[in-house]
Amino acid sequence: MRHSQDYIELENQVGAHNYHPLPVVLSRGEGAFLWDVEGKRYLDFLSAYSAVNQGHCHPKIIKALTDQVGQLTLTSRAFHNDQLGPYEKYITDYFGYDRVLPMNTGVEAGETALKLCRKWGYQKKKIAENKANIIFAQGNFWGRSLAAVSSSTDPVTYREFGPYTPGFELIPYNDLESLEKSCQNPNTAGFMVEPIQGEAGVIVPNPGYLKGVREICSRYNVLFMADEVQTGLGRTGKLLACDYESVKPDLLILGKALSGGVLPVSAVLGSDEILLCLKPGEHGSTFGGNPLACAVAKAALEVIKEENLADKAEKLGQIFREELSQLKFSWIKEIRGKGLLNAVEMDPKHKHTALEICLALAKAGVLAKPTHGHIIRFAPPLVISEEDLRRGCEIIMTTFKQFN
Ligand code: IF1
Repeated sequence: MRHSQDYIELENQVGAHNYHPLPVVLSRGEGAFLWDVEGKRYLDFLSAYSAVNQGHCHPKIIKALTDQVGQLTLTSRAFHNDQLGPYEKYITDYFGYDRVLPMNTGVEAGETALKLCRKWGYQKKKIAENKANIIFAQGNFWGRSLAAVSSSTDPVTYREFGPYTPGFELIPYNDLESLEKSCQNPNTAGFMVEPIQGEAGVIVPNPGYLKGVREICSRYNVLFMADEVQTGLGRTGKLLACDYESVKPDLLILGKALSGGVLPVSAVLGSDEILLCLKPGEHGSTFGGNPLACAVAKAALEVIKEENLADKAEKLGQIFREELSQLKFSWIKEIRGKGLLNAVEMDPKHKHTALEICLALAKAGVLAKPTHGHIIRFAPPLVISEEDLRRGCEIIMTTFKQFN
């Protein structure tokens, strides 16, 4: 097999068709760059949906992986290992929480947060068993499990996966009045929300929304669960998107770049009061907290601080939005985002689709993917140089002009 088409056809023949990728077959990544099997180089403006904030194959993270992989990769939690405790100490100090529950994928961390929330609701808030209510925002996306799709408002995400998990309530995003009303229900145990909605199209809430969420959840003794799987770890120009309003969620959900994209690592951080509601044997996973993941995640977190990636994202994000604001076309409705999590929203009635533009961008050497047909998310690794970012902006603007 030599050409991209060979790989695409093979996947088509023997793989599930649960994705429709751009026709690009990648074989190498380094920093903000990717190369396809024909040797063509691309600027990565997706970052595996914010999982490679530290750049592809970051040397420090790869070294942590290679140092550990020949030593011990997995013991299961039936036994202790010499990486888990030090990692747990590091990450809880890093974010200022009492405890952490280590998992693997983002959706597993989301499920873990919901299970902790229900346990806490019954044990601490004294909600009647099986009556706990958990609130989500319309437009949310936190993964593909049955519970995650049960809370979705996107038919493509939930259709034909019923029956759905009970005890979930949906309210409009960025709407504190609705939140307060739902929190007045004494059975409400928690509110899970993205500080900026990623998949919905980089929806940034009004200033004060997160502060309002914090205040209302505290007032009604409802857990504020922040899904920072996509917005966390420097992506939006702060370590956490919640830091923009200096709010501290009761449960912090992390994933994706927690490993720098090297392997699946996720985590839920919280207080003793919440995390100790789970007793031994009541939750876990084979790979959760494995020594390899702990070594990699510690290095991934160190890189974010050592390379000031949040500040870089803040500075480069300003440049990105300034550059793209030169696109004065009637069919470009909005350019929005924070840090290096940005999106261009097009008029859905424009004669060209976001996918056509993304295909042309790929040809021009920039990789990005549309979300919801008429929105293109742009999220390069936070390690991208200013020069490469500006080069990417030039390519993006030249390409958009072809679809005017
Ligand atoms: C796919 C979307 C993004 C997430 C937030 C939890 C998770 C995700 C805010 C779950 C995962 C991924 C999933 C991936 C594509 C991507 C995605 F397009 F699906 F919606 F980023 F926006 N919370 N998002 O964004 O983490 O279990 O995947 O590790 O499923 O297609 P995961």
